[in-house]
Amino acid sequence: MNEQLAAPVGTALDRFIHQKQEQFPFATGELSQLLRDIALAGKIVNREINRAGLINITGSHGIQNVQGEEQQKLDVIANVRFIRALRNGGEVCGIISEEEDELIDTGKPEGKYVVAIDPLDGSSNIDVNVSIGTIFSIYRRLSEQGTPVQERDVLQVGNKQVAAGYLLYGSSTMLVYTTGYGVHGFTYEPSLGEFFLSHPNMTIPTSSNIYSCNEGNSREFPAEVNAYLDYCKDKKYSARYIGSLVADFHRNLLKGGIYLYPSTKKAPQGKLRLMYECNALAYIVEQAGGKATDGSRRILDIEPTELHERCPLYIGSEEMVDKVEEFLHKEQLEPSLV
Ligand code: P6P
Repeated sequence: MNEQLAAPVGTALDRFIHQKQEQFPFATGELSQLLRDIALAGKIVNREINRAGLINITGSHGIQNVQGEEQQKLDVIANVRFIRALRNGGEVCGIISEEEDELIDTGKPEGKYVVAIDPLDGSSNIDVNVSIGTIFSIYRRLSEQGTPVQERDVLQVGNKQVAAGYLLYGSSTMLVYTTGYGVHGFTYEPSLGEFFLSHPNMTIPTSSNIYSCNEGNSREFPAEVNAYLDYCKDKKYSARYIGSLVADFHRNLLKGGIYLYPSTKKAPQGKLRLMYECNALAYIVEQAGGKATDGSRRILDIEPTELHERCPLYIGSEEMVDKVEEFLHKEQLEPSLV
């Protein structure tokens, strides 16, 4: 088990990052600076979100993204802000974003890292004031430093992530991330413009009575998924589904629970994206003692083939993910015909 990094609640993010870097003798500071760059962009996006209703930046941007989804104005703003922060920081040679069709070359060939990001997940909830989030994964590049970024630098299996995290723009704004030494949550204090450690060494309960699923799609789910959902009802579990992945995930991380986005007839690979949604949350949940699979494979072991590929997602408390896998793999014994 990775040694977990202790620090007193109230430690400022900058100090926490600096202190932890000192514990890695070979750390040269680039990853620390990259985390700071992400936090800065998060502060800026947080400000835009909080005043969106006042400066007419809610609603649709009128263009569809590569996913065929209606881009919201704040999707575009968040995408620009994070790409600009990552490019100007100089630590990143390439970026893939939910809002960009192609791999972005930052023009910084000396950058040691690449980032996969969903700049603003759940953005359809913006206009109704529901929590939304940013999800990011960080990998070390594979190609030689000083050369242009290549697609193989970003198409890496999830277990190669060096860091992953999310920002949750909710009743309070939080930054939650891991670098492989536990999961740490920071709460933003707008009056000081700083994130402070509020949730050191986050761990997810091994079981709970919360399940998160859009059961409006249940007519399209595999029979085994519906059998599991019936099991949850028989156990009198509570259905909690906000329709914003980061918000649903964060609640389940704190209280325990399982989030399910199965394959459907319409979306045989599911809806969520492997590279900038599933991998990051899978790294976090495993570091917090939970599990994440696509129903048969560990998310972090899935070898990606496309930048925007999708996968089914079952993520949360270990015992609950084990249980849904039991249902998914239960031999459907055909009753004897004789
Ligand atoms: P549905 C938002 O578009 C998102 O990617 C996640 O944030 C959310 O959990 C899911 O899709 C909601 O999808 O099909 O239930 O509306």
